[in-house]
Amino acid sequence: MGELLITVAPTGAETTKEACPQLPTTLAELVTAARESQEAGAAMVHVHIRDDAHRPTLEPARLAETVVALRAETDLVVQLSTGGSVHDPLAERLHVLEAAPDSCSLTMGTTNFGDDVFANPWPFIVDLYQLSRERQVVPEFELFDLGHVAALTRLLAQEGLPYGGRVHVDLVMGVPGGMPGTADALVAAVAALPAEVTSWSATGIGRSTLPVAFAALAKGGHLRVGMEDVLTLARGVPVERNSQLVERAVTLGRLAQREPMSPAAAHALLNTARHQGAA
Ligand code: KMH
Ligand code: ZN
Repeated sequence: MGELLITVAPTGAETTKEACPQLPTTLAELVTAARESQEAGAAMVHVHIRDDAHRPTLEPARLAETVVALRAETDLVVQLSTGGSVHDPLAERLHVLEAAPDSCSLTMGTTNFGDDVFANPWPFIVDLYQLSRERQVVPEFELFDLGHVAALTRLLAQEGLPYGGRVHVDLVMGVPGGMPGTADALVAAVAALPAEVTSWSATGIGRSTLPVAFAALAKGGHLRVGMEDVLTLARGVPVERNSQLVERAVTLGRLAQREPMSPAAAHALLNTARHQGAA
């Protein structure tokens, strides 16, 4: 089945610093989390940033500074979230690409998100996709629902392949409002992926993290882990460092006879601009 790509999503936009003081919200904390995660076996980092009050922000200069710092301190594929928080305006989410990350998330449809709505109208998806190609940023397609799989098929048929020519997907499962974090849902989503998909990972939110990880490994997929998605290692056992979740993913991967992929191999898998020598 080959090597295992482990993506770490250290922060997210939903958990507050007050609720979880160990959440990496400052640049220094984020860089430390990324470095520790790389040492533990991660090859890509999915990044949400916070402002000085630890609130989610898409402030362009701060995003650019973050990309520079992560590139200086790690070899990880640096993926900026274009999803941001449910409150971020679409226009600000398009500006994320100006920070010149290796990769960006690109969610393939609107979804209920707990009590909120995570808006991704079709024209926005197409604009973001075209912009990612212009700016030589490799998109990671975030699929929260089976309908998002169909939307990805539509996008590829309408717009062609992304920058780099690889189609990498992440199944985000168990969000209240999206597809459940179950093996059955994962199998259905993977079976429906368009033929152009070259690699896929999965993550399960909260208590679905382990069932989704086991199902993803059983189906030959890659893993995303991190405090964006889960804050406990077991009932009543809080995550103290993102690298603990990466270490657990490495252990699961080794049981499945899959060694963690290096950052260089992840750059090659996704054919990032840095891999091509274009950045
Ligand atoms: N925070 C969610 C509303 C992404 O990063 O692109 C969106 C999200 C997906 O986390
Ligand atoms: Zn995210």
